[in-house]
Parts: sequence; C-alpha cells; structure tokens
Amino acid sequence: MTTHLQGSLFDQTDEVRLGPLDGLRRTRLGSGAWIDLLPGWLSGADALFERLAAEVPWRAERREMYERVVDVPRLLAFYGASDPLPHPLLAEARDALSAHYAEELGEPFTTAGLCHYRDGRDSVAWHGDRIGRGARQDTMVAILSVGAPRDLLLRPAGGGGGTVRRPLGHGDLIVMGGSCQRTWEHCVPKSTRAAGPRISVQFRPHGVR
Ligand SMILES: O=C(O)CCC(=O)C(=O)O
Repeated sequence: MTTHLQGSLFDQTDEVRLGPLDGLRRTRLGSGAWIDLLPGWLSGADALFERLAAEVPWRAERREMYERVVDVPRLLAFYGASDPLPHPLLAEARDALSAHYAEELGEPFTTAGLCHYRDGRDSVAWHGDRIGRGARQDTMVAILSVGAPRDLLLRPAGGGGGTVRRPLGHGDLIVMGGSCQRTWEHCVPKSTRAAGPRISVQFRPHGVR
C-alpha cells in the first residue's frame, strides 16, 4: 500500500530549486563524528517527491533474518557513478555538495542511493555505512529528504549514550561526517503515528556504501 503525500504548507511551488549551502550548521557528536544540517535546502520538494515516487525503478528487496526470508521494509534504487540520475536536480545537488565539501572531503560525491519509505511501517534499523571505506576511514554521507518528515536517529555505535533525533523531509539536508559511520550509527525507526511517504537520497563518495 502507498500512502498519499500531504504536501508542505510552506513550500507550494512546483519549481524545484536548491538554495545556498551557507546556512549549514554543524553539530559535533563526539568521537570525531559530526552532522551538518540545513532545513529546507530544496524548494519544490513535494514536486520532486512526486516525480521520484512515480519514475524511479524502485526495487523491493528480501533478506534472510532468523532463518526466514522477509521483505526489506522500504523500496530501494541505486545509481553508480556513471549512471544518469533520475532527475537533473539530483545531479545539481550532488555537484553542489561536492563543491562545498571539496576541501574537507578531498573527493567528490559520486553515487546516489534512494530509499522510499511508503508509510510509518517502513524503516531502516540501526547501522553505520561500513561496507567499504566507511569501515576504516572518515568519510561523508549527505542525505537529501523529500516527502513527509521521518525521524533520523543517531547514537554512539553499540548503543548507550544519548540519542540525537532529527526529523527530515520536505527538502531538508543532513550530512554525516568525520568518524560518524564508524563511531556512531543511525536508523529511521517505524512510526506508530500516521506517517506520510518520504524519499531519501544519499550521496556518497566512491567506495562507501
Ligand atoms: O533514509 C535515510 O535518511 C537513511 C538511509 C540510510 O541510512 C541508509 O540507507 O543507509
């Protein structure tokens, strides 16, 4: 079942456009991890949501868990470095992020992973992006969210310590950097409240998954 997006009252334009990145605000989480946040980076986010929801070739995956094969509770799509992205705005966002973080990251963002959370039953469990270089090296993962806000939670790896909660949707940008993928973990928990659909676009450098 797919729920319908209740659009933002504050962003009713159909023109999809990125704002400047100079409003990014950094929060240091500890152990060399940080997040940068820019609410409402994108205007026309609802229009982009509708296009991506309708046009991306979404995959429903299944995985083995406790000796059973279960549905992965979200839809997925992945675009490698040489794959054309499904909307020109995403290439613009990737390139703007690469330029903004060029000095600090030392390499461009190249891949885009897309996740479609159809309603509050869709989720992703606690994890760090540690397939590849993120397991050993500092890196960055930038996430642009469109559609209805869902909470992204962060906590020190293995649990314990405080949890950081950021509701993300409607064109918000978060960038996880430093040691964040190694020393912290993140998740999008299921929501018992009526949650509309959200799509997240994760930009990563080559060799980080
Ligand atoms: O949807 C999000 O914002 C997080 C996605 C995520 O953590 C992942 O796919 O690895």
